Amino acid sequence: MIAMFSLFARIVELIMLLSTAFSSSSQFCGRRYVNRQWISVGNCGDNVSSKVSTDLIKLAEKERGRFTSDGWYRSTNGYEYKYISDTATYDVQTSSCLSSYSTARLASEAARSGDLSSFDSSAMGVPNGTIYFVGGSDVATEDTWIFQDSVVMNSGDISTWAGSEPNFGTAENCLVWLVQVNGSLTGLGDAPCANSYPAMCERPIA
Ligand SMILES: [Ca+2]
Repeated sequence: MIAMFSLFARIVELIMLLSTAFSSSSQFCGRRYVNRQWISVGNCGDNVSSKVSTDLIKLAEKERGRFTSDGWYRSTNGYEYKYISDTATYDVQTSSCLSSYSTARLASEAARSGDLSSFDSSAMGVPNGTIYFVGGSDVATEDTWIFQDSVVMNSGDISTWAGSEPNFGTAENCLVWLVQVNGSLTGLGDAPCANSYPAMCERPIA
C-alpha cells in the first residue's frame, strides 16, 4: 500500500513538474510531494503572503535602524528629524528645537525640498490631518519667505505649496506643513505665528 502510494505521489509530482515546464514561472502555482509532505511550487498565494510579510519585517528593521539613540529620524538628505507632538506657537517651537539640540531648528531643508511628504507619516508617525510648524516666515517682508537656515524661497520651491497656499497675507506669516489635511492637502502652507501647532525639528547629521 505504501509502495503504491509512493508510486502515485511520484506520478503526481511528474505531472506537476511537466506543468511547470510548460507554464510561466510567474503564473504557475502547484503542489509537490517532498519528504512525505506536500509543498507549494511556483507563484502561489501563500508564497506571495510570505514574501510580503518578509518585506514588511525588513522595512520595519530598516526604519528602526534609521532612528538615533535619542529618537531622531535619520533622513537621506543629510539631516535628522524629531517630531514634537505637543502644540505651541512658532517661537516656542523654535526654542523647543534649540533646547533639544544645540544646532537644531524647525525643519527647513526638508520643507523646502518637499522631503517631508515622503517620511512624515510613514516614519515619524504623524497622523493624517496634522498641521505642524516648519522653519520659515515672511514676517520681515510680506511674500518673501526666508527659511530658518537663511535660504530665501525661490520660484523653484513653489511646487511644495499645498493647494492655494499661501493665503491671508500678513495675517499668516509662519510656515506650516500640512499632512493630508481635509483628506488630501499635503505640502507647505502659511499660518498665524501665534497659533499653536506641533512642530518638526531638523539638525545636521553629526
Ligand atoms: Ca504672510
